[in-house]
Parts: sequence; C-alpha cells; structure tokens
Amino acid sequence: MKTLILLSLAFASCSLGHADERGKLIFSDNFERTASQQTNDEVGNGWTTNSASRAGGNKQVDLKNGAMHIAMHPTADHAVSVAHEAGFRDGTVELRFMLEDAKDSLGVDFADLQCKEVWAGHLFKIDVGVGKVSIMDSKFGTMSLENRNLRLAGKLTPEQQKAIAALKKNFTAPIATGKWHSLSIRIVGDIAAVALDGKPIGSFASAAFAHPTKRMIRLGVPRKAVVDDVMIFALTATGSPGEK
Ligand SMILES: [Ca+2]
Repeated sequence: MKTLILLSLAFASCSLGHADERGKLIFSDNFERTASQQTNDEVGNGWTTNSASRAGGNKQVDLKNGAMHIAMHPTADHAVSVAHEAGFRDGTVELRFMLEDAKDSLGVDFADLQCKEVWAGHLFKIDVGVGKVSIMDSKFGTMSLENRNLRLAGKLTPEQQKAIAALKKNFTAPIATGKWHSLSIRIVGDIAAVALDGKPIGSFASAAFAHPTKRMIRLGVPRKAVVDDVMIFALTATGSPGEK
C-alpha cells in the first residue's frame, strides 16, 4: 500500500500544477488522440484555429500518430494559426516540432488581444526554420498600430524602418528537415531566450517581452509543420488587467 501511495505521489508530481525551475505547468498537450471526422479542424483540448475564417472551413490541422499536423490549405488567404490560451507574465513555452521541407517554418506568436495599441494582439514572435531561428518584438515594431498604419500608407521613414528592423534578431540553428527538435522559449522580464534540443541558441532584450499579460500563444504555419508535446509554464502570473 505504501508503495502505491508513493507511486501515485510520483505520478502526481509530473502532472499539471507541479512547479519546477520553469515555473508552474499551466497547460500541456501530447496530442495522443484522433479527431472524429476529417472534414473540419477538430483539435480539441482548448485549441482554436483560423480555418473557418481564412481557409473556407477546410481542414488545416489534423491529429495523426500522436502529433498535430498543420498544413495551409491551397485556398487559404493567411498562414494557419492554431491558438491556445496561455496566461503568464514570465514563463516558458516548450514544444517539439518537425519541418518536412526546407521552405517550411513554424512561428510561435505571443499575443494579448486586449492590448489595443497593436494589430491583432501581436506582442512578439519566435520563428523557426531550417537552419535558423528569429526572435522579434512585434509590439513596438511591425505590429504597433502606429507603425503598421504608416507602413500601409507607405510613410515609414528610413529611420523608422531601421528601428523596426532592429527589433528582430536572427540566429543560426541546427534545424534539419525530417527531424524532431525540441524548442524552449523562456521569457523573464524583458528578455526572451531560445534553446533548441537543450542548447541555447540566442536571447534578445526588448520591451515587448516584459508585456505583463501573455494571454495566448498562436502557432503560425505558412506552409507545413508537425508539432507535439506543447507545454506552457508560468513563472509569474499575469499582471493586472489594466496594466500595459
Ligand atoms: Ca504525442
């Protein structure tokens, strides 16, 4: 009996709510399930997709072999976006991914739809592609409404363009096609640090990372990507609703 109790305690320590150096695990998904139909997206576990609004309702996200397979439909007018609620100030997002083609990429976009000074809640984004990783501050760069409106009107000055470009950092990374990689994105204060397969790739300090409320993560896929084992850890809870 004692052994049973110890065993169940050991299992409990691996489940939601357990805190380690990454913080408290607030969400995890291993995608070990199948959809009941093959017509529309049916990811489950709280995920939403943009297939109804941007791809005519065609299926873009499938669950196969215990992983989430994301593929942009030929009729879609926007990259696939697969979103889940997050909810932290400082924290870590981990996932495993595989890119099958050299042109494929996966974006992990951190968003706060209540942040009205940016387009569509975009705060910052980590992009992974074959051989490369980028970290971009969108809140004060491309996605601030002010910058976006100026850009759309063709009125960004060369200085403004330079300032926006400086908010994206590019790193080389040993990402290969047809291979599973693990990705860790750790946000503490105004620093975002990315590790691949357990090894540091790069970090970047910028104001967007300190945004108090990372309410949502959105996986952005302009072609194809396979994702598994998504975990979200909160090191500190979100700031107050009115906090910028
Ligand atoms: Ca899995």
